[in-house]
Amino acid sequence: MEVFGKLGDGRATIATDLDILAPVRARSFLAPLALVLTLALATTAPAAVENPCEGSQARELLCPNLEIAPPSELYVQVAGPQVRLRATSDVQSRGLGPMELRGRRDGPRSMRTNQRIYRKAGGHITVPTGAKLRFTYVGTYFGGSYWKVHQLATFELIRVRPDGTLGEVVRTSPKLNYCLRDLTRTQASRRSPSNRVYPGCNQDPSRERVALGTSVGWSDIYPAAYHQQWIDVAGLRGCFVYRMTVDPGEHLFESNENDNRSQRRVRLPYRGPSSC
Ligand SMILES: [Ca+2]
Ligand SMILES: [Ca+2]
Repeated sequence: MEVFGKLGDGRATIATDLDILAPVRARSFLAPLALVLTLALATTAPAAVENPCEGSQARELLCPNLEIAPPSELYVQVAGPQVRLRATSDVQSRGLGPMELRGRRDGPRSMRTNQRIYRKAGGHITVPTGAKLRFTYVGTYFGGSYWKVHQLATFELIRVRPDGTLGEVVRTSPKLNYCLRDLTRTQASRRSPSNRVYPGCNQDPSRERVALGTSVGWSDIYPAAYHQQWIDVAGLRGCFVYRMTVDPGEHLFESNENDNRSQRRVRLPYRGPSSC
């Protein structure tokens, strides 16, 4: 299938639990993109665009759908005055087609994006999105800087009232910029390519264009130890919900915009899994 065409080569490039010791080097998408970027990217700022995956056109499209697994592998790290409750996140691609973004430079460390949505009958449509790519530094341990989707996910801590209902959001994570990539195939199906189509994110700050995405059935996973993968819970006591949301700004077009959250309850101070 066309959607399985490879956009780069090599392994995933962002260190995680699974490939934390893998060598990190700049990816060159230039050659494959010379073939696939025959489509001109929009040159105007994205206006409000109707979601093609929710309109009458949707039945003709292989629309993507992102979900996020419940927070896992939680642990506490004391960092100065902060008590960081860290958690692993798992952004899952679960639609009929991949989530694929094409970035084009619009600033020193910024790109605007178009989303490519494949058609069932072949070919694709291109839709401008409000999502931005940022050239994001994640520390030397995790390989330096990458072109990532700005604020692809947020983590929030929400108080659970004595009656069990949810109260206000009391803490949030730093802004979480993530790649979209194929790290782990977490749900095999006939629509899910068996090999990586989007193996890693570009590390070249001079690039004018990049492509990134996550294939159907694959996940982009960030371990609890990863850059900014935490909420500061210092001073908090009681029962809370640790919630993760993918695409909180609702910039990416999906077949289901209502399944982008997951959560679990935690008791603070955190001393491991407990019911509350
Ligand atoms: Ca979704
Ligand atoms: Ca969305």
